[in-house]
Amino acid sequence: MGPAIEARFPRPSVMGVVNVTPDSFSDGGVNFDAVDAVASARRMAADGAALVDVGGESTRPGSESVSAAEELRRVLPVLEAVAGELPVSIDTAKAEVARAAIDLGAELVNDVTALRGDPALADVAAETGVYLCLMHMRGEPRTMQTHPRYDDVASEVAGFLEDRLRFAVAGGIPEEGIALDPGIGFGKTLQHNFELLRRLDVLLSLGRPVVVGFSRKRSLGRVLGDPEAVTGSVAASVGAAVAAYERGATILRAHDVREHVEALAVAHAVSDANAAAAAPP
Ligand code: HH2
Repeated sequence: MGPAIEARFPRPSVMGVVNVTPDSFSDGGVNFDAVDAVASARRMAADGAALVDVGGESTRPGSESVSAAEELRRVLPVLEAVAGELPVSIDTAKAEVARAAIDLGAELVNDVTALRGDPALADVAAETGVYLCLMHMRGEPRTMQTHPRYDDVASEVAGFLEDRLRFAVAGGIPEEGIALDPGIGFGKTLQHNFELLRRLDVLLSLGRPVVVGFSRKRSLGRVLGDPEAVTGSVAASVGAAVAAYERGATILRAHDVREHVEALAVAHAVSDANAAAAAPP
């Protein structure tokens, strides 16, 4: 591992989403072709993404999982094309996929199962020293949106992530390389998603940098009054990212990188006098 994760990816850093899938909820296949995915990844980096998050399995509500062979078939051509050129994270729960990506230079493993999906993934992370994002999910994508219920969503999500953090550290993964993510939309109602941001301090109290991925999620369309919305707009996504940043989030996972980078640069200049001072008068 290099520097601590927050030194490598300072607040705010944008993680651009490159879904090499036919069925993602938000970009529904635009990057399923490797050539398109590579072009998107390059554009995101040019637009200021600190990382491009390459994934070969959709986790949208209702989706089915895919095999490691199929996931590799999707992501490898993209990872090979950008290896050594762009900073990459791999969105996978599978050790085999993570290892192949790390061999091609991926710096971070983004595991939406928080090391529950594949017992071999913790060893890969410990051996390679890759950065790791542990995300909260209630249930599994196929069923997670059926009546999610919590007594206190912020403390239950934080409690879960604290356990997964302890598990990872006990497995030999350095704590300085780990970030935590409340998992917006993963087994949560609109009210849960907004409460998690409102009370992000509960998660921050675990002392790890926080990743938030609200980009284009359906709660953003529904809070604007459309009860059937399956995605949220760019403007709504940017609003959520700025709100998350102001409450302490470090990495913002987003599809529309340029808009997020610009909005977050302004929010950063407001909150940090040094950032404003670095700009031309
Ligand atoms: N959300 C999605 C996928 N991976 N990873 C993290 N750390 N945090 C998130 O909120 C998150 C994630 C779902 O969004 P998307 O990638 O756009 O869709 P799909 O899962 O359908 O590919």
